[in-house]
Amino acid sequence: MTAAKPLYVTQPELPPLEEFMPYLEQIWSSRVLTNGGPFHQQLEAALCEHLGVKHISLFANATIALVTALQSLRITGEVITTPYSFVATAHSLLWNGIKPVFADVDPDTLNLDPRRIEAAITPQTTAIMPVHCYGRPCDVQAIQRIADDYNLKVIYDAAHAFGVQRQGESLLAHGDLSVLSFHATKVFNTFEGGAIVSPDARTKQHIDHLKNFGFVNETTVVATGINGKMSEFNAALGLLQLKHVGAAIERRRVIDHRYRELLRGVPGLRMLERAPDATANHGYFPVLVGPTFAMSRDELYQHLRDHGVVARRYFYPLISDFPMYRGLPSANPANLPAAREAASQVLCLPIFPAMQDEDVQRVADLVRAAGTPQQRRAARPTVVAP
Ligand code: T4K
Repeated sequence: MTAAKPLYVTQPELPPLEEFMPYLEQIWSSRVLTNGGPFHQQLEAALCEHLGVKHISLFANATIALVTALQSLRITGEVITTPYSFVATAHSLLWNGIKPVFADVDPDTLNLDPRRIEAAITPQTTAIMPVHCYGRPCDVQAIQRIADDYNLKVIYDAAHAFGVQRQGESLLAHGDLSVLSFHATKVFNTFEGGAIVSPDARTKQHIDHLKNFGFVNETTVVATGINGKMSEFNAALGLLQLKHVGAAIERRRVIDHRYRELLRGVPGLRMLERAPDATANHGYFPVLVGPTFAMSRDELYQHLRDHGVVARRYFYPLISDFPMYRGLPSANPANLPAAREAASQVLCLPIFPAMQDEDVQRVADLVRAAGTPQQRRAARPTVVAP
């Protein structure tokens, strides 16, 4: 029986509207809408405190933050990155005239495999851009060792890694810079938004100039900066969201735990292991639909949709398969077998704080039933060609 209201992969968290009204009243009365106003300053400070980092620069979104992060470190030539991510990761390189070099992922973590990074280094390599995919930490120590050995910069795409702690410290402290996304679909959202975490005040100041067209004062422009600023509206919302994010992550944890219980032992279905030495924010619940599952991944995707559950194939297709990347030598499928296999098997199931226990049960029941061979014929939907 198809539910009347579809269940999407996520649903953004919002605070009670009445809690936001005083912030709006303040914006309306001060007429300070953007350009580093009071809410912007307060949110930077509050996020430093919350995340346990020293310097943060807010942005309009993570894509502009990635572009700016690369610009701030004057990265050129080739950058080694993962094909198993959202397309913005590699797009930020092309926006800077940098050649992406794709390296394969570790099949267990779906993060860049350090051995493959090392093998992809050439005299043109200047940096590594790994992604903490689904918020699971990359092998930050191995990556730093490679960066030190070959004198490379490391810019983490930490779009999924809000609040993740590794060995008791913020994951965002690793690398030269880390970039967060506060998009509507993320664990912590400001409608649209993002941030760069810097290791020192000088770097932050340079990034702050770059996100404001390169202005350092009223009359001096020191670089070809961009408009990457976060507005007061988004910053005010962020301040309020921060009060609720702990409870939201806790609810996600409960849902994650329940899915794991309900889906354990389904033949051919793999759930990603959690990192043993890190906390999780449960932004995504990916499952890998292997060849021994009773349906293909795409059949399961369609089957769920037919029953009102809109799961998503994050990350399929691989970035390296998009037209602007597929001609690169490193985009050759033979170079990326683990990423290719994951992209062909992954399905991210709905997970968001407002998801009800019955919904978790319903999704798990659908997946479980679809994975049982006898059920497969009975459950097979009448697929209408698009
Ligand atoms: N790096 C990584 C690793 C990333 O994952 C991302 C973004 C970035 C960089 C860039 O960050 P930003 O520049 O966006 O800050 C979504 C998001 O648009 C994107 O931010 C995110 N990654 C990516 C993984 O997912 P879509 O095209 O799947 O979004 P959409 O609109 O289909 O939304 C998914 C579901 O969420 C919808 O079915 C319903 C629900 N939804 C979505 C929105 C936007 C809502 O209920 N309300 C909403 O307002 O890309």
